[in-house]
Amino acid sequence: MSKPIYIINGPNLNLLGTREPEIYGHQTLADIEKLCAIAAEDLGYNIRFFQSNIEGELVDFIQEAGSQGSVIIINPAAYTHTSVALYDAIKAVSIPCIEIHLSQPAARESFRRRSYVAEAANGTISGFGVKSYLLGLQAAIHLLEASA
Ligand code: CA2
Repeated sequence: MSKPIYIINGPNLNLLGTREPEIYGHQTLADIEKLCAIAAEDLGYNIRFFQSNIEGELVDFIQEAGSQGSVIIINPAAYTHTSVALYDAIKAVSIPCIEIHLSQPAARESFRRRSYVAEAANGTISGFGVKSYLLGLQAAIHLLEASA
């Protein structure tokens, strides 16, 4: 089987399903992981799924993906809007990267309008709730198959 698709989640996403359901929905991150694993398997791929509240650990996951993964799907959460370290890490790997968000940051507070990650990613999917993850998976597989 090909190298796994890395799905990387940033700070506070471990709280999904417990708070602010009006913004982020009712499903937990474990629910999302299961949905992604099933969808990937149906399409003949496997995933590795990570979450951390620590910026440096997210950098480590991106670096690991660069050597052991085929493509990165990342919801960088609040680090989207602040992190030059994530921008640099994504730029430093030679595999594609898709940025995803549950909500639509551009329609929220003005500080969410800037994404450092978008400046390093191949594309962004946002605003579709949990479906953003599944659309991200489709986009990732599209990139893999287009470059095969
Ligand atoms: O919409 C998204 O996926 C975000 O990446 C979520 C981030 C936010 O900072 C980005 O602007 C957009 C926040 C994740 C916080 O997750 C929580 C989950 C449940 C309860 C509280 C926070």
